[in-house]
Amino acid sequence: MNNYLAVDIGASSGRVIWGTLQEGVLRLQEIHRFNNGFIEKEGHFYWDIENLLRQIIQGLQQAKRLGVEECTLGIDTWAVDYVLVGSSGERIGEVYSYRDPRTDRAANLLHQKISFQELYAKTGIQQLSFNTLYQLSVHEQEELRKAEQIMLVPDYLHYRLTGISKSEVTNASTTQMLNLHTQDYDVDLLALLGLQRNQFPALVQPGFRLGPIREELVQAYHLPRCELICAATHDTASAVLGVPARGESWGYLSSGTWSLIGVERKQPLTSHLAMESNYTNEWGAFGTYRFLKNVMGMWLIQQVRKEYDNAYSFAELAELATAAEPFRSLIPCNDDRFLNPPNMTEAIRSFCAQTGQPVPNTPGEIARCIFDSLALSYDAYVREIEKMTGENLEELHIVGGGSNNEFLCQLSADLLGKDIEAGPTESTVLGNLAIQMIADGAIRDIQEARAIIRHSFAIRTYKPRPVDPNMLAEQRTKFHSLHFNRIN
Ligand code: LRH
Repeated sequence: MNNYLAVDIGASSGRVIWGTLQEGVLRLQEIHRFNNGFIEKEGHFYWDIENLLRQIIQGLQQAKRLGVEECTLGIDTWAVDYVLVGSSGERIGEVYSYRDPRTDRAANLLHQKISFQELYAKTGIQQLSFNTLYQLSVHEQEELRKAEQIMLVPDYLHYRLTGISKSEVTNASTTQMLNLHTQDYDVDLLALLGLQRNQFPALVQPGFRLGPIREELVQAYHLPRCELICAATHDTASAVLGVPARGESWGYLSSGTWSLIGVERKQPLTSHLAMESNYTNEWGAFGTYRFLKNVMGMWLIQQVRKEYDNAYSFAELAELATAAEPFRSLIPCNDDRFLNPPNMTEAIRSFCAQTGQPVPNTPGEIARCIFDSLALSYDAYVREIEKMTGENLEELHIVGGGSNNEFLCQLSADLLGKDIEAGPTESTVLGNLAIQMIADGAIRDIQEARAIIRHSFAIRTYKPRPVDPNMLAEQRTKFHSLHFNRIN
C-alpha cells in the first residue's frame, strides 16, 4: 500500500493529510493542523512563509512517527502570491499577502499602459486587484531588479524542500501573465513590468515529479523518504479535481475563504460578455479551464466571527441566521470595501445605512445579511454562467468547508431551484491526492478518481423548496441593483 501526503494551506489554516487507497476506497487521516493568517506590520500585510515551512516539516515528522517511511507529497496553497529569490537562493524581502492595500490603485495605473480588454484577450483572467501582475507592477523596483527568480508560494515551498524550481501551471495562470495562445508567460506583459521570462521557472503540469526532499533536510529533521509530486498547486484547481461529479453538465462552488463558482471546460471562454462580467479562465489539470467567478465567500463571516471574539462557532452563527428575518438587508459581497476592511461588521452596517436598508445589529442579523447576499450571488452567477456557456447545469456541487453550512446550502438550492450536492468538505485535499495517485498509476484518470471520491465520502443532496416567485424576483432585482459595478 502506498502512502500519499497532501499539504493543503489556505489563507486561515493549513493541514497535512495522509491518504491511502485500499480496495477502491480513499481514506484520509489528518496528521497535522496549523493556523495561517497574515501578519500586519506598519500598515502592510505579509505571510509568515518560514512558519509554513516549519509546519510542513512538523507534519512530515508526525507522518514518520505514525510509521510512514516512504511517501509521495503534494502541496497546494491559495493563489497569486509570490516570493522573490536572489542569486544565492536567498529570499528577498517579505511575502506580501494579496489583501495588502498596496494594490488598491495598481490596476488603474497598469491599464494606462495596457487596457483590460487587451489583457483579457491574452490571458482570459478576471480583474482582481491582487492578481500577481498588478502586485508586481507596484512592487519595490530595487527588490525586483535583484530577483533572479520569482516563484509562487507553492513553487517556493517545493524549491525549499527539493532545491528544484518549477512553475506549476494551475497556479501560474492566476498571475494573469500566462498567454492562452502561446501557453507560456507572455513576454510582452513581463516587459511592461521590466521583467524577463528567465525570472520565472519553466512551466510544468500537475503530476510532474519534482524529486526527493533534500537529503540534508531528511537527515536533520528525521523525515520520511518523500518524493514531491506537483499537485494542482492552486487550491481551487485541486478542489475542482476533487468534485465528485458525474457526467458532463455540472457546476461547482468551492466554498472556503473564497466562494469560487463555475464550470470545468475544455476550452477557455473569453467572449465579450465573459470579459464584461469579469469571469476568469484559470488553467486546470489535464488541459482543462476553470471558467469561474470569485465571490467574497466565508471570509465575510470569518471576519465577523473574529470581531465577536470567536464567541460563536460557525454553526451557531448559521443557527442565529436561520432565526433572523430573511432578506432584510443585502450587501454586494464582491465590493472592494469588503476585501480587507478594518472592521467587517462595521463595513456591512455602514453599507446598509448608506443604501437606506435596515442596519443589521445582532450577530444573527449580520450573519443573515451575509448568507442571504452570498446565496443571491450564487443564484445570479449560476444563471449567468448558464447563459454564457449555453448549458443548463444539471448538478451543482458545493465542496469545501462551506458545504457544511446547511442553512446556506438549502437557501442556495431554494433560490436556484436546483438540487445541490454538498460535500466532501475535503475536496482540495482529495484533488491533491488524486493527482499523486494518477501520477503513480494507482488511479487511471480523473473520472476514476471522481468516482472513487463519490463512493468514499458522504454527499448530501439538498432539494429546492418552493419559493414565492414574487419574493424571488424582488430580491433578485434588489441584488442586481446593488451590484452596479459590472467588474465585480
Ligand atoms: C482560494 C484562492 C482563490 C484565489 C484566492 C487568492 O483559496 O486560491 O482561488 O482567487 O485564493
